[in-house]
Amino acid sequence: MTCLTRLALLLLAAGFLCAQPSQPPLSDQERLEWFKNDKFGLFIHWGPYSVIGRHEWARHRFQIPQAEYDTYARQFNPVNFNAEEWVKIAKNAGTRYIVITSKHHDGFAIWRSKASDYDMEITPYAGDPLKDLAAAAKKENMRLGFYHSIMDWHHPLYRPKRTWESKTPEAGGDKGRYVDFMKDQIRELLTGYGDVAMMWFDGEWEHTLRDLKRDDEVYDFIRSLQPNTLINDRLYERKPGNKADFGTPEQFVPSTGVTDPSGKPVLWESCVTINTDSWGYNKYETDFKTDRDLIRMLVEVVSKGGNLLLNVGPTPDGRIQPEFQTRLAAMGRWLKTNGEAIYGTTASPFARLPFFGRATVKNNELFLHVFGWPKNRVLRVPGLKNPVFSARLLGSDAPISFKKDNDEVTIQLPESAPHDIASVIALKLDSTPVVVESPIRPDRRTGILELGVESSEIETRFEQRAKKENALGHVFLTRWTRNDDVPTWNLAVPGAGRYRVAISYGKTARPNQDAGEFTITVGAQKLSGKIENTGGDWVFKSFNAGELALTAGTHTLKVSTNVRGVEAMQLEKITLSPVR
Ligand code: FHN
Repeated sequence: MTCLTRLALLLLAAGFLCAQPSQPPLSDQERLEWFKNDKFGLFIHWGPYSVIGRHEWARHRFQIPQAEYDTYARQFNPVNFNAEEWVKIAKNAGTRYIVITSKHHDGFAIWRSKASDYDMEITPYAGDPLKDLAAAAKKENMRLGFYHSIMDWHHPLYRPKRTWESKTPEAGGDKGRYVDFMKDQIRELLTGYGDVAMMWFDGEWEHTLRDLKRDDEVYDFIRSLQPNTLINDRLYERKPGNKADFGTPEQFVPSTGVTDPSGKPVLWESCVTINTDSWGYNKYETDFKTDRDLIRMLVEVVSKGGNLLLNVGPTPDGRIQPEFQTRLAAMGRWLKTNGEAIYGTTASPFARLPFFGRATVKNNELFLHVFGWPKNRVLRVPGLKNPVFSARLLGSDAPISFKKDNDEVTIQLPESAPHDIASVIALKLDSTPVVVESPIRPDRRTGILELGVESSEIETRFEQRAKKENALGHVFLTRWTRNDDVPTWNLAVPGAGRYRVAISYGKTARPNQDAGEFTITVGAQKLSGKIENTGGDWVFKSFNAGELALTAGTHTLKVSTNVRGVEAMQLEKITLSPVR
């Protein structure tokens, strides 16, 4: 055997070994375990669009011709990139995994790709950012996954082209050969960058893989290279019911978790930006979610059985801007004290709670995350069948006491909350919580039904804006600038009857602006009214909205408005008083 043949065989063997999965295949249950436990990941969008600094869709939004965009790609030179620093920021934030854009829609590979000439090799940067990040993540036991766009605005074979750059966007190209290319790049990522925690596909809405019937082929291909790598639903479509590992609601928190078409809860992960809606670096974004928003969003997501993938868009030279770092660090500090009520927990057993907060469960402990510390220092938890053995406050030695009457626990709280954003009470039970579902019922004495925002869920479709807030003893819906966001209550009345409906809100009228209308809907009944100026956003006033006739049993009540772009109102509550 000649030396050349021997060398060829050696190289072949090395290549074969490289392609071997790094771990033996786990069962589905074992493979998904870490995702169910880790709850919180860091999303990173980074590439030539960061050089432009105006959102990752800059090439499309500003119709930048390919040749001009390539000048930005050639300038991509992250001289201040420090992979270990990024992993430290992620770890200090309490995130347990990182997902970074290997290739976004612009088609640029932020690694040294042999399959493409549109990669880091055309930049002045001598390194391979993904190699460095994989090494730094491994060192810190931080899982690393890759976001990979199916849609590709650069590759000559991808179709459709952008309509602003081609009069015949579907003409030419070769989608089949493009998918072969995409598989070549996936192979590079799955054989050269260590254990890949997940492949996070995106840009699926032009249905390249579905139309070619090659989505399952790519799924199997990934499994053949790394059998334990998780795969998100966007390899198929952005909705449950396919064989992907988890769903990906974007920029919103599903009102009651995510279920498949049969109603079975499925794994899901909300991906969210810290700013308003730029995933890639945008130097013009000045509106950032607060620590408060982000900690409460994490609690809400986990209380509904999901994960939160929170995004940063680093600067072109490789820095994570301070507005992101300070918020991530605040989340990490909260998690240092309260992480046991987040990591490894399962969803709240309650469809809703009578206080402003959320619940999570782990083993025999029920964690109550209290956002609005009750002024009377009493917290009621109705509908809990289990005996309660003990109660403790996370992060505080302050004594708390409790008593249980039938299915209701009443907890006596200390004067001040351990954390003004969310304080956690852990109730030790005899086993996992057993609860009696309790829609909101009329007060036994007065017959009045009070629907406070704290016990609503916000139904939305995409890019939720409305969020619950508390101040001055009020809990209200704020940032309600999109009428896709609809606060919703489930209630029950023991007998048929008529109810006078009042709506309470704060509203600062703006000059020359029609304040719009609200509509309260229960089944086919609708009550509408003009939104009035109350003299201030936090000046809450009650307005009569009309009457409803309710049959005995459960009902869903929704409040919507016809307002978009400005805050409709600071909605506080809906009150139904029986008409004698
Ligand atoms: O178009 C992308 C967008 O740029 C960003 O990557 C988000 C993050 O999930 N996904 C797509 C929009 O749904």
